[in-house]
Amino acid sequence: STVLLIAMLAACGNGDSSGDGDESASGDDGVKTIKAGIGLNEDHPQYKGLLKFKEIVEKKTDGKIKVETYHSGQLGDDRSMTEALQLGSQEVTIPSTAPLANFVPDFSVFDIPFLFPNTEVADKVLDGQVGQDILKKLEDQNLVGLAYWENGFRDVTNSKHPIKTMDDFKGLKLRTMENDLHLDAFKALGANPTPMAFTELFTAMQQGTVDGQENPYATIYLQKFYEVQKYVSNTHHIYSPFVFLMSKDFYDGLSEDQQKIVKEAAVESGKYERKLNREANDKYLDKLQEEGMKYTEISPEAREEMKKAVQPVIDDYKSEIGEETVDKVYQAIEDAQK
Ligand code: KDG
Repeated sequence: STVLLIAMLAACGNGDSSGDGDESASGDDGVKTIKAGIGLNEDHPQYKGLLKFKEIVEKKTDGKIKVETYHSGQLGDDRSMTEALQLGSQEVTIPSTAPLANFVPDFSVFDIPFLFPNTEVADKVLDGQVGQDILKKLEDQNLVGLAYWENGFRDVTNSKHPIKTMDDFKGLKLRTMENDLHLDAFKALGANPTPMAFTELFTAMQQGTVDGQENPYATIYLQKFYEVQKYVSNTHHIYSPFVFLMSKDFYDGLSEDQQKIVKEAAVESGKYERKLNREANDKYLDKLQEEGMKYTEISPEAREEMKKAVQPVIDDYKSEIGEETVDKVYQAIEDAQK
């Protein structure tokens, strides 16, 4: 029967060798195991940050908490891993805030194009009151947000032609993250966007299902997107944070001491990840050009034009995100620049 077939397929697993969810339960010896998965590959600063988290946690708990790390979407994509945390079959994932908005709409405030002027302001807002208040909202979703990490400013690439002004977006098939604001913002710019999980992106570009995508230089380089993309522009249209997420059931089952250790480790390894990521984003635009990509600079005027075009979308989404959250974030951005 179909039901039996589905059950058999499920039992075969998704191709990773780590077995089923039972392993993450507390063992007889009292050792707890964190299964942590991310979408990016082992070369990305996000994975290096995760290894740092593992090192700190295993050391500070004297091995009472073990961390198993999985990269490249081995455990799933941002959305499915977040759902696995809710169900308690996985303990940690570090998604972009954009797909997390499907769980807590307030996260979409960070999907407002051209919101943050630079990373210093982003750090202050995210690590400050309003950023932390948004993390707290995850608890209603059976999730705990332990820290913000960095994905970075996102830039557009494609295989068709250089993007210099808004007109160049016309008709381009662009993959976006699974987030409605992103989708509508790119529609407003004239593109033809399709939401898609990161794990499907490379193949989609290779096969021409999409012409382009947008991600920080570090990702474009380290995921070898230059093999299937020809043009890159410094649109810097969104600053994309990551959230270090933990399953709430798992977190609640830790001792107070252990909770403190995992929280501090997420923050500390996040600082390390931000540093590596900034170094990466600084150096990889040159590397992309060495690999044959053509770079086009977006002029301040062209960026202004894009800003104007997406403004109605921002206005439309304000109530969906939450007026209070949007106002508080704008205020915090202003305060951070005083
Ligand atoms: O590990 C993080 C990735 O899964 C994803 O968030 C990367 O920015 C990303 C994207 O474009 O989906």
